[in-house]
Amino acid sequence: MFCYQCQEAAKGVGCSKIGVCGKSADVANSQDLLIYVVKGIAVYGEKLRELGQTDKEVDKFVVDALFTTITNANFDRANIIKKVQKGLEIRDELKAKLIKAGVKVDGATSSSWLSKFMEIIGLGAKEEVKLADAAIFNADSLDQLNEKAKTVGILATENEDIRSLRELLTYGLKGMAAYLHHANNLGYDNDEIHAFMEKALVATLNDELGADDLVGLTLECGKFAVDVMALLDKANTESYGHPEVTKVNIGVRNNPGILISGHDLNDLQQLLEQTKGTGIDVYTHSEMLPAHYYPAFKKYDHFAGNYGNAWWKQNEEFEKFNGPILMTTNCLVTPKKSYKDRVYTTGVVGFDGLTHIHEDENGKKDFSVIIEQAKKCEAPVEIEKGEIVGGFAHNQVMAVADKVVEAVKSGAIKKFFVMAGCDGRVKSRNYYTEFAEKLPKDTVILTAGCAKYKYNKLDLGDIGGIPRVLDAGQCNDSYSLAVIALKLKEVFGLEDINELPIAYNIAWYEQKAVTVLLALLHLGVKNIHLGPTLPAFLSPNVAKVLVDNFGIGGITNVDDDLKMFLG
Ligand code: SF4
Ligand code: SF3
Repeated sequence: MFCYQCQEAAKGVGCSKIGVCGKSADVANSQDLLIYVVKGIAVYGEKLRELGQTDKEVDKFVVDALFTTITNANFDRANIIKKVQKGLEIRDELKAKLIKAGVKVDGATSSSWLSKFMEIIGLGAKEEVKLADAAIFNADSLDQLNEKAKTVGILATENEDIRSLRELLTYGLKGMAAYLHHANNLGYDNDEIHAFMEKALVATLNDELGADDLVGLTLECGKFAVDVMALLDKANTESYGHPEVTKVNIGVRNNPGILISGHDLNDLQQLLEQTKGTGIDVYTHSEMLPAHYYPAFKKYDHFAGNYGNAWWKQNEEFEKFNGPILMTTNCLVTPKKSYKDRVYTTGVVGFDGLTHIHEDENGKKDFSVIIEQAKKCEAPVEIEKGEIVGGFAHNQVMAVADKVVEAVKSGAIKKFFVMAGCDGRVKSRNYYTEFAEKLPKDTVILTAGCAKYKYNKLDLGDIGGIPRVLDAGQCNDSYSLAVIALKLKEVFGLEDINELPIAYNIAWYEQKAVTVLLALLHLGVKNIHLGPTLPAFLSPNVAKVLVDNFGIGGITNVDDDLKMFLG
């Protein structure tokens, strides 16, 4: 195995024996194979799309597969291999469709059709060009699949810059897939995003594309990253209303509870409906916290509050929760024996030995097994008391825009700090708590994602009634922060978003943060600082492109960085 897709990549280089996240070599290899098969699907899917033939099931599979390989989502090798096998079937069906559509697909060695095919897919007529192996390889047995899996990973691309760019692009797509998956679950879709995903996947197979082409595609990925976050924002707000300022209880009640984690609001809605009148309370965990800000969920009396902190503390907190836990997306940590029988997965999440709740053909999920278990459990142990405030998504902030603009004009607010992104287990992330604590009192933190848990329980006060930590929501709600920035640019009549008094000190962990970063770059944001370390997957040359063109930087220590940001 070799994996370097997240911030916790071993030694800042990559995990090669077992993942720091707990991913085994077998799981890592099968995920590599799944990505490879999806690339093969994209080769045909892209061509069929050009012929006007799209297939919702294929789109769904591609999105599901990409999301499955995101950090801390799926550790279930058998489940991943099943997806690989299904993917191969889909790939070969698409090939057959292409033949039916009149394209001569009569084998990988037919240079005449290959020339034509390569010409059609925009790569120019070529003699002796081989169709990518991902589109044609076959493996008849499980052993053959396993052997194949070992050969198609990240290191299969030898040139470190091309490898770096291919992976950067692929991680951008994984994050996009996650957000698209949630939007799709609410009935929202955008064909252009699927088309870009296929185009980009195919590009990662093309040895003719150089670094410049891949940089171009990576920046284009930023455009679609904005689109997908806008789509999800629309899906969430049209389905559940606009987030509003809300106080969320972080203590517990006396009833048994179900804890729901991850990002999928549709799963939450179904769980709340099914637990109505059962005497069971529902609590959010980690990235599900912002669900409390949506008006539609406020009508449920048994929606009790938020329990615990960011994902990485779950071993300790799940144990104390006492009731069942439903993981709707990442981040799942290898469960301890003491509570393993209380953890359920759904959607793309998987872990060997945990019960998975499937959806029916209408997207409905039956959570009765979880509810029945909850009834037999004790109420959660209280680990905290009090309230946290959030709900400052774009609509809510715009409602008080006058107040915000006035505070900036009068000098009451000197600077905003976007501190969105992810939290993680490494100690060096305490930097973000210290940074928040040491920020001058005339600054405001704009946050989204689970990064917030490093400072959302500190008492940082307010500025004329505006809290000094404004939580917009989940990581995808970083879109809200971009909307707010663009609106402020308009209000202040500025030419460039970078003229605003906003600094970006972003914490990243998994691939959705990569997507958010590419979105910000697309919107023209410069001088983003990324920590606690720069991605292991950026080769020195690729990192230099980001530094030279966008002013991307790392972090050092709180005092020096504060001077730099405020100077
Ligand atoms: Fe390592 Fe991160 Fe990959 Fe897990 S996801 S194997 S921790 S790089
Ligand atoms: Fe957190 Fe996993 Fe990224 Fe949605 S829950 S932000 S790390």
